[in-house]
Amino acid sequence: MNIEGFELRRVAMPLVSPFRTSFGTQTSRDILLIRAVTDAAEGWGECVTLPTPVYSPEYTDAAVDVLTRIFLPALGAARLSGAHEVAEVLHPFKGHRMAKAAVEMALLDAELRAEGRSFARELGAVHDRVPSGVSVGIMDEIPRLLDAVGAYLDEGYVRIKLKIEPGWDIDVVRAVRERFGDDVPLQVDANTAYTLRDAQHLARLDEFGLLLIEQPLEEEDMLGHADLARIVKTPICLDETITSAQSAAAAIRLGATSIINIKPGRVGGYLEARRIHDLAAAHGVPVWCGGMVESGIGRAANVALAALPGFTLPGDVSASDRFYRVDLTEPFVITDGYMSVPQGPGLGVTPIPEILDELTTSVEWVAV
Ligand code: NPG
Repeated sequence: MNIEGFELRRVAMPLVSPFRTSFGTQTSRDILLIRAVTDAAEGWGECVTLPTPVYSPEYTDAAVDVLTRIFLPALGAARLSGAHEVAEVLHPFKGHRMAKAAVEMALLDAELRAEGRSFARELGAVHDRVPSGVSVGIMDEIPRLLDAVGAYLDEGYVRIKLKIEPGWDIDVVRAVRERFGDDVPLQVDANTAYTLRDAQHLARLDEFGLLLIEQPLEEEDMLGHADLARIVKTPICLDETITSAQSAAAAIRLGATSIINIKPGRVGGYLEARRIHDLAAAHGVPVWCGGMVESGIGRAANVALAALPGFTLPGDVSASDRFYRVDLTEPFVITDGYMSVPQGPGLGVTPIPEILDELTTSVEWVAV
């Protein structure tokens, strides 16, 4: 694999409506794309960092810096035989997993396009469509939330995830159950908003038959989650805490998680994501694919990952129009609650040039 260089492109994509979580409100997504140019083909990667370090320690300007000054030159100098060597070359550099994931994704896409193989096939997908779940943000009042949930159910989403925080939890879940019944697959996501002192409060969610409670406590509080899992009957699912196959193994062993949300960016790439899938499967732990409000580029790879056999719960893989009026690629749509897995070479999708140009805020070429 002969790398000629990388294009770093920033794209500003307005959201169709504000998306509020316990860590803040997003009204638009500033996406960093990487286009890897090799002598055999080009490939795209999407970096899932946010503008500020509120979800993880990473943020987009830091990703641009570490990629430009350290990761891309290191990869250029490494004479890679394939994208599977990216993680090894970048291993001496600590952290920055989302930046690592983005460049690995771009090189993997280039390699697979050159060889005519799809992400789905490369990762080991066994389905050609995956069930679509949707994540519903925190709102000012319950009636508005109920309208939003109703609209998503009408669109066919097969599972609802409610964002929660102290003051927007028990009553909200109760209202959704009362309006839509006990059969709707429902789960909640706290994004670290609680502490172990809230254990009895969180146990009040048990009566609602939720699929899981996602990341109630701080990222580093693995023991707290293990303690909480002994108090609360609803399964605990870790997101932020799981940053590698190693932390996944520890969380499973400790009983801190009985279901895992796999986000490729958070764990350093799709290849590490597959390792976590394999590990979880070996322990009988179900996994599902998380989302980070990706454009069609990141979404394409997520859908491929979600088609692996251990992804037995619906993921946050929603249609393009859940977040964007205009997507960078052909829009992803859901049909009867399912999304088709792209089958073309590499990601199977590319940005539409006119849309990409219109939404681009900056472009930088890094020769290596
Ligand atoms: O469907 O892409 C999606 C969004 C799903 O809620 C979602 N993502 O905490 O899981 C999360 C949350 C998130 C979004 C986290 C953006 C970080 C960035």
